[in-house]
Amino acid sequence: MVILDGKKISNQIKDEIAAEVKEMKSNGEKVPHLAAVLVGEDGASLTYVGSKVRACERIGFESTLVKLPDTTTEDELLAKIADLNADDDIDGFIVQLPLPKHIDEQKVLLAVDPDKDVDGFHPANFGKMALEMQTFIPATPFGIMELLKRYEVETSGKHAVVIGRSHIVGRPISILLSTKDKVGNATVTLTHSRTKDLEAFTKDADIIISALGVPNFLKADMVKDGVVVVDVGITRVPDETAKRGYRIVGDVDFENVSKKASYITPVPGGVGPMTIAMLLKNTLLARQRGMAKKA
Ligand code: BQF
Repeated sequence: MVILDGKKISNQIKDEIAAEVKEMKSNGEKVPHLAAVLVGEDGASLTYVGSKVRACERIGFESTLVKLPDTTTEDELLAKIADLNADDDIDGFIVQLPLPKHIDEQKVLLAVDPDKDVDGFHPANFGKMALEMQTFIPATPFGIMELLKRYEVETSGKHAVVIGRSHIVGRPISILLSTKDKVGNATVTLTHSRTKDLEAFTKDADIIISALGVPNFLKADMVKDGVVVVDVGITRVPDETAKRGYRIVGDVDFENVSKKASYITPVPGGVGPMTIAMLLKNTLLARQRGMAKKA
């Protein structure tokens, strides 16, 4: 059994990006600049944007955190997005999800300039991804693909079973695994809450991507020997003994499933850190593509 070490690979990717930033600097070029918009004070969201800003600092990107109160109106947020779209200094930006309930997420995602949409959530970018055109691939599925690539996990002709059809993970990873790419060419089953007899699918799967958000959902008796397991679950459960008062738990019963798996991601330290690294990768790409447009 091989651990798909997202912590380690994400650090490699960050080092590679840092080297490119150094190169850009020595050529007198502007370094990539990522902005993040956070509306409200949701604890997990604060942690996530904090990680993103710190990662920017570590690799030499410029970063801007735009913190707005949870009383921000939809129009005020849309105005902020228009500012960021127009700001030539900003190469890419994200609006941290989830948004407060009084704000229409679809309207917000549509307002982001697709050329600065480093989360890849704009419908134009999602469509390009499905059509295998140049775009920004959403960071979590991009991170999963990169992890499989760097460990040389064979996907061609394999049966990949995705659990969960979210717009951010399940739906895009199901598309990417089926593309005619090096990491791709899988036969994909996208399962969800209305799937009948999920176990019949997971037992047949060569690769399982679980993006459900139910702790310890995937048990050893639901998988076959040699399965590749990617755990995208990150549920916070209270834990008195932990520094922050909680720990994060994946969808997979790691202790038992790992005994049957050929490759498996841990939680934490699997897909999560890859998400951050690929957001940075997309920001670098935004900078490089922006340069190409001006040249
Ligand atoms: C780790 C996210 C749900 C909804 C909105 C490292 C992250 C998580 C875990 C992280 C996530 C999840 C992010 C670990 C960003 C991934 O070591 O296991 C990093 O920061 N993530 C987000 O920005 O928005 C979310 C999940």
